[in-house]
This record gives sequence, C-alpha cells and structure tokens, in this order.
Amino acid sequence: MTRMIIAGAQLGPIQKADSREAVVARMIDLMNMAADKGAGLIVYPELALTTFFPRWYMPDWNEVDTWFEREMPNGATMPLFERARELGMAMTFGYAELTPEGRRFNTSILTNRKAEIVGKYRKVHLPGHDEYDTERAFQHLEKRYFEPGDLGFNVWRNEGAIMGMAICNDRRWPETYRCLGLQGVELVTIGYNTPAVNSQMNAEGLEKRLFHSDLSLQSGAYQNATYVVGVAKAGLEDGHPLIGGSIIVDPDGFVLARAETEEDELIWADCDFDKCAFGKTTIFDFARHRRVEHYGRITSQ
Ligand code: ING
Repeated sequence: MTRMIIAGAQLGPIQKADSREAVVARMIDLMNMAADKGAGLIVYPELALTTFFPRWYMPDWNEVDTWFEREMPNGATMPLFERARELGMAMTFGYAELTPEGRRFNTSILTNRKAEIVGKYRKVHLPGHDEYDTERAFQHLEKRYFEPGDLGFNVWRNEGAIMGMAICNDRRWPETYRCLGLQGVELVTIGYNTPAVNSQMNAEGLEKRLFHSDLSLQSGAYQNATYVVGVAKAGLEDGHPLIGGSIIVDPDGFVLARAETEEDELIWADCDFDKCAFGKTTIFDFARHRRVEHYGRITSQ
C-alpha cells in the first residue's frame, strides 16, 4: 500500500527583473510549508525559474538563451536540491533546457527523496507560433524558442508509485494521458503557465480558461484512473495575466484540493495510490476493453 501526501506549489508571478535566486527562495519557502504538511513530493509549475519569456519576441538569440539552464542542478537551483535532500522530499519542476548540443526544450524533471534526478520530460505539444505575429496583443513564441520534446511520454517507479510528467498544453491532449495510462501511471504531474486572456483577442474570459484547465486535468485523471496534479504559475507578469487554478485530482476525477489565489500558494492532499487499481481493473481495464484495431487514425494522421 502506497500513500503519500502530495503538495502543489503554485507560484505567483515572476517578473522579467526577478532573479532565479529570488524565485528559488520562494520555492524553498513553499517546500518548507509542504514539509510541515508531511508531503513526500512537491510539484512546481512549468518554467518555474523565470518569467514566461515566450510572450516576448527577442531577435537576439544571446538574449533568448539568458532564459535557459545549461545544466541541472546549477548554481541557482542547488539550494533547492539541498533543501529537498534535507527534508527527504521528491519534487518536479519545469525549466527551459539548453543542451550542450545547443538544442532548446521546455523541460521538467522528477527527483527522488534524495534529490537525485530520476526522470526528465520535454514538452511535446508546443502551442503558439514561431514568428512575430503583428495580429496578436502579445506573443506566444514557444514554437520559436523550443523544439518539440524528443523523449516521448514515459513513467518512472519513484518512491513507491508509478509517476509520469507532462507540461501545460500537453494537458489539453488526451493522447498525453493515454500514453502514460498504458504504462500504468498512478500520478501525472503537470506544471502550466496559461495566459488569462487570448492573445488573438477573442473574448475568451478567465472563467472559460479555468473551466478548460479543470476539464482537461479531471478527464485525464478519470479516463486513465490516475492522480493528476496541475500546478500554475499565476498572476500578473509585467502586465500580462496568467491563470491560477492549481488542483489535485483523484483517480475518479474528483478535485481534492484547489488553489484560491494567484499568488505563491500551497495545496496538498493525502494520495493513496491503491485507489488507482479499481479503475484500472474494471471500467478502464485497457487490455480487456480497448479495440486497438480501430484506433489507427490516432497515430497515422
Ligand atoms: N500555455 C497555454 C496552455 O496550453 C493556451 C496555451 C492557452 C492554449 C489557452 C490554449 C488556450 O495552457 C502553454 N504554456 O502551453
């Protein structure tokens, strides 16, 4: 029987001028709060170390690369890894990865309770566009600054549970969860930075954005009998609003905890991974019920 208190560490806004060191200090404050709740794992947002820089067009690639990490851990994040090891807490967080070969990914890592990196994921579904778009109120240049992830969707047995990662836009695609579900996933962690307004200026309100975020996370959890933890970077970043709405969802799709603010805020829930078994052996017993001979269109188009 594996039970773990899981914490979601929503981050409030990170301004362009904020240093990584200042952000890491905020992340450690949240980690200390999570330790007080007895958490065994803490989940941080996508691109947790910096502002959501894909909203800015930067013609100078040297400037772009100031938003990327060349190694992990590194000088700025080592205090976070050291605190996690002291507390015996596993973690996931997202960051912009620049590889030694010069490739750029929107990346997330998973550690064990000794702060050793046991898994890495690179965001597959990149929203937005790759050239400056004069029609937009603000840019969303993930397709410019990142390559689609090249590691696929994987799971790791970590601290007694089968864990997988996704990032932000991935949560909107059912393929993400099914690829993990087919590997027996019991916990999917998903950090996100979601603009509160549509850059293409159609009146898509905050309520609709929050509804679609919940819908995506809850359906992924239910349809694959897994816990899902969605954690936002929220609030106003240099005048650009991001939604909050961090939630912890159980394998039946019910929300166990929800953030109420758009600031640094901890949510947590006591997760019993044995609760995944019922769905996986009855309604979502994939081996018994799926008919793959009819699904070819999903992988061929
Ligand atoms: N952000 C957004 C997300 O998928 C988006 C992009 C917003 C797509 C709203 C569709 C609707 O949550 C990132 N970073 O993927």
